[in-house]
Amino acid sequence: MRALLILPSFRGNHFGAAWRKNPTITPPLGLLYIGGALERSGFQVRVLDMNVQAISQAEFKDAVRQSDLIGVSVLTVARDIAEELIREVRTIHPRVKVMAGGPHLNSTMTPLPGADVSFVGEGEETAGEVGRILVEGDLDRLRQFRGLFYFDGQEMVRTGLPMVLGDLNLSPRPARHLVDASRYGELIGIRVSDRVAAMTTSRGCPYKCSFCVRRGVFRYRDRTPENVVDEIAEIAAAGHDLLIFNEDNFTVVPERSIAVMREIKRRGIKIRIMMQLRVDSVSEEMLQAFKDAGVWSLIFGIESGTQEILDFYDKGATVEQGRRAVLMAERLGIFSYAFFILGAPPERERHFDENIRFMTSVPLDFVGFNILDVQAGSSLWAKERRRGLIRADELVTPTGPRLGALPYEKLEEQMRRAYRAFYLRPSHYWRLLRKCWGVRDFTLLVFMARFSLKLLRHFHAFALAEDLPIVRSVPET
Ligand code: B12
Ligand code: SF4
Repeated sequence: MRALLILPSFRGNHFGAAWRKNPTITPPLGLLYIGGALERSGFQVRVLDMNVQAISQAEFKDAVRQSDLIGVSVLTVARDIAEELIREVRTIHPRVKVMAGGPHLNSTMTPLPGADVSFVGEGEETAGEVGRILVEGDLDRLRQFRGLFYFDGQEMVRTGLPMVLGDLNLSPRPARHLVDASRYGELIGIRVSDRVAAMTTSRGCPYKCSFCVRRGVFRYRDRTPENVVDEIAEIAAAGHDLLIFNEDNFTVVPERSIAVMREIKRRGIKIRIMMQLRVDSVSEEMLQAFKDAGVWSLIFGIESGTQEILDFYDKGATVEQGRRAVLMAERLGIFSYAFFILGAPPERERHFDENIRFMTSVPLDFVGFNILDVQAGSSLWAKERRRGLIRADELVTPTGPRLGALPYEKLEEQMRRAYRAFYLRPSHYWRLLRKCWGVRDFTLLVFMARFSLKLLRHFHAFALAEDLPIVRSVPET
């Protein structure tokens, strides 16, 4: 049996000359877990990440024709693209079975039109068997699995609650061999690693940020430090030079995150580590342990430089905590990157001014801005829906006057203004240079040089959206 697992590009299904790479930092970890599950159930698996792999229409048709099962991982922004892809797959190979899963299904708990089976939840334990049964055609046996939607010939069957893993320590490893790690490792379009690996040490998040679709979807669970570091040791031994924690929130239990870092140090594992963090979770002790273990860069979800907007988002953190976290990272020579979201409905000129004042008053190394998209599954979406401002089928609603926010063009203007204000400061580059020199981290020096050139090239038009991380409303953790 053969399976083809696809991560559609959120820019659309383009093949051959029309294809465009989407610089991506990590391999698609979810699909690698599913790939592992399918391999254990007897499938030969191929992964096609349409963000990084160019493929011609003919090659795509061949790959589909050779498959018994197609698995598609779906993000809400790419839902229509995934549906279109499935329609195309059906015309190429009408008998092929299609299974869909991924963040969109998990945050909306709805089936994907066109798929034979829609899988809600975490797939590493059961998706392999679900795939095998689907291909074998004995659909009645699917009733034993949680989190499925499928059509049994007469009606849509829903098998109950999402599939949530119990003890994460028992989870199998993702099938990392299914992708070429060298295709990844690009941050803001600039290569920072030739062999990057991603992993999760925990799942779920107890916080309730209103723009986030992960809140409350899965309860928080974590792996023990020993179990986590066993996987990190394997990753380092396989020659990866950068490790990224792709999880909701690494520091929910601070003692555990510190213990993970101390264990890395105790075992003498050498690997650069990057992760996203909540600013309210850090302490001197924690960041010192991070630094000692090789943490290279922290991505803080600061979101806004004003308390009023942070409170609007139910962020549960303060502007001062953001300042403190950045200063701590600076003292320890850890590179810090911050995300800001623009376009909260109550946000006006003075809030943007405050953002700029904040970001230029702290030693942040890089910043990225996103314009808010209100996504189905977030409490903000539910609130605006209750107020009648969003229709049920508007799964990704751009912020704007309808929701009480400024027009999109104004927000884009503010975003460009903020980029200029942050990056066009000679003092910023001077500080960054000294920091790079201080920590003897020449990767960052090269990164910075390329980044500055990119900025210079783009600044004449201030058209940064192509290369800078306009990651609309993706939270920090
Ligand atoms: C790392 C990351 C990125 C990285 C890398 C993405 C990649 N290549 O994987 C980057 C920075 C590039 C990125 C970009 C974007 N991201 Co992102 N990202 C994440 C993050 C932090 C981790 C993803 C991950 O590896 N998770 C761990 C794995 C194990 O979980 P998983 O992918 O959900 O997979 C499990 C299940 O979903 C299921 N499953 C998954 N696929 C399939 C397929 C089948 C067939 C089956 C049966 C099951 C199944 O089983 C898996 C194992 O348990 C998540 C948040 C999170 N905690 O997941 C956000 C998240 C996935 N991103 C999000 C968004 C919105 C985006 C962007 C659209 C932002 C933007 N506007 O540009 C882009 C889209 C990029 C694209 N190429 O399409 C949202 C998605 C929301 C949604 N409902 O769609 C999330 C959930 C963040 C959030 N809190 O809102 N992202
Ligand atoms: S943004 Fe991060 S901290 Fe907030 S709810 Fe989402 S995952 Fe949790």
